[in-house]
Amino acid sequence: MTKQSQISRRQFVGTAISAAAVGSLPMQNFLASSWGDTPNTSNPDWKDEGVLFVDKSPYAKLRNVPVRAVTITQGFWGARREINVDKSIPSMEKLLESNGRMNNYLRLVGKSDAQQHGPVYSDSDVYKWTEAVGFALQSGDRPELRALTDKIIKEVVAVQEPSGYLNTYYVGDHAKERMDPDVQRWGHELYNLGHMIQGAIAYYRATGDRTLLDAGIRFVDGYLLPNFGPGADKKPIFSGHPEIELALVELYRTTGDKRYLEFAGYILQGDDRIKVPQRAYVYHFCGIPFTSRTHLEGHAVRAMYACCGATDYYLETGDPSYLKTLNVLWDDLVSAQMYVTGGVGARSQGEAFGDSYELPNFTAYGESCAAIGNMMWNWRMLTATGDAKYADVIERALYNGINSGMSLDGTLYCYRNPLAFDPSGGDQIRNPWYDTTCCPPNLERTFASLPGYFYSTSKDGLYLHLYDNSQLDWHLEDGTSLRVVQKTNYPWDGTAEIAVTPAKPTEFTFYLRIPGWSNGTQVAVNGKPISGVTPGQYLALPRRWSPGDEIHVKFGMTPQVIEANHRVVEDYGRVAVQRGPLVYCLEQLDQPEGVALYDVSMDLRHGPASQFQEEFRSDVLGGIVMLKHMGAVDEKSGSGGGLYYPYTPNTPKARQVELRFIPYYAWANRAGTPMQVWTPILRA
Ligand code: FUB
Ligand code: ZN
Repeated sequence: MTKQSQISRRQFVGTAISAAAVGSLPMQNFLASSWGDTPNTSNPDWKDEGVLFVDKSPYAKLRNVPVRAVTITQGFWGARREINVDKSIPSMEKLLESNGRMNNYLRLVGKSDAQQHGPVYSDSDVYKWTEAVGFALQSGDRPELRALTDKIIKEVVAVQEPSGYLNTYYVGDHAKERMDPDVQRWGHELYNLGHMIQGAIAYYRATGDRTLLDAGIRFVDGYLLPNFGPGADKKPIFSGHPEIELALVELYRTTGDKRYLEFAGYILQGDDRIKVPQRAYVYHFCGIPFTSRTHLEGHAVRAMYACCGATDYYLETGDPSYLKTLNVLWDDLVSAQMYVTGGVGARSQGEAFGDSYELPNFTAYGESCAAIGNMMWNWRMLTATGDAKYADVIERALYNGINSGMSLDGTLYCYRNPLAFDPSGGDQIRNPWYDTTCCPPNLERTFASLPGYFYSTSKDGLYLHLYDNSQLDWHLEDGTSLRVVQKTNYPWDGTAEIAVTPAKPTEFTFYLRIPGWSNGTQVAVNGKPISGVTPGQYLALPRRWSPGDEIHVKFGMTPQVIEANHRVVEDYGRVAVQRGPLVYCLEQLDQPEGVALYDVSMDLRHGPASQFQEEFRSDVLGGIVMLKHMGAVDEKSGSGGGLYYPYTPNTPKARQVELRFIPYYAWANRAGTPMQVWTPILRA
């Protein structure tokens, strides 16, 4: 029996009620006294809290470092992050305004006569944007952005009802539908609240300003906990779009109020008083005990966020049944459900996971939000275990299936991230705005939070997870100040110089991530080669580190040719190309004139690895390493041939042609053109 199931509904009610009872009476006074002004109860350590604040989480092997502790300087992510904060975040705010998302709030206080705009989850877009700003401000103040966000937060909080309820859709005629079981399935009230809490926490960790955070707490304390949850006097709860779970656990970490953790646990357990069809448990990824899950299924973002919430719950409770289930689901992810880009969600219908090995390319869904959810989940698993296999998935998703989601100029976004594309179908793959605009601000908050993913601390040292030009200014868990400077041209080049500078000579272990894709990696400390380098593991470097110590890393960056499990029928007879962490693709417009993508194959008869020429092209797509490969074109089997024709064991008519590969993340940044990640192999 699991720890969670050992907590009976009665016991849970007891705990929740006693805490809520204490909270519910003063709540009225609290609302009355604090309405309109911000209680000054700031935790002095708010600046030191990372993407997750797990310093006190008993089952976290690693601690997060604050976003502000890492400065990403010029380089791959530096450029992306600069565009994110200079262009994407400001332009998204304008779009939120011009698409009526802020008027949704203003109209409720008589400052706008516009109609309600957008789907039921529109508030969440404002909160995700606020979270992006919160993370951006954690990297340094931007007075204009701060002032704008303060104003927006005031506008949001102004519509909070005395009960604590805050939602711009379920008002007026819709107010009677609030938290109705059917609305819990589709209405996204808890999803909106979850994003509000996450946005509020990031903003609080940036500024110490609790305005939005206190509004979130009022919602939970005043409306949610007193009315929903176990017990005959409470209404049942169903997390129609998981998100509230992880937000509640982070709220617990931020405030220390255990009721939030217990409530998250109750939701993850599933409230059997709400009856839904079997398919709903699949689609919503909630309603039955999380620990009864055996594979990933249903709506991909929902499933990923549920896994995040469940991992957060495990980090606090150590419930072994959660860890067991998380491991089973993770194995399913990497063995049968994840694209080579780190994207997830094979089916457009239901934006869902498919069957095992169902990973179509043209029709791949691979929603940006789902890839982000994948990264967030793996970050939590990494935090729990310190196992490098999770960092490998983070890197894969981040550099590929997430990074593809935002255009290079930071103003257009992919909702879907397919692995093959043909614009002749009329699909506009990148857009500035979607009526369901979940992905754009999700990408913005991810890029803004990126410094927080570079390092972790552990009891015995420091973990380096991601490579790029950067500087860490933080401390070991024993309090010793530490600076780590990375100098590199990663991912274009596999070399990194890492200067390790503790305040004083100190004994600790530096855990250096050796990516799973790397081969022939060489590591040296102060010029002395280190043995035992194993791809897919952290290389433990225990020593008495002193100022001036330097780690030199050299990853083999030879392009790799990847095959998929043969049960992935779409990829059978095809290969993908990867160099370092980057998955590559072919875009039609880079290929010689007259060569159609459908007709090309790769010629690997002389061994895969030596088949590429690498060229850094500063003039293409913001600067990329382009890969050239002497492949073949055979019109008979592609666009020039019939639908069916007699089989021949080789392709005699094929003529040589130079194929040019670009990194997948950079696709669809020029004229609309066919694209593919998986390319057929020339038959011998
Ligand atoms: O339902 C809210 C968001 O909209 C989901 O996470 C996305 O998949 C999109 O459907
Ligand atoms: Zn999305």
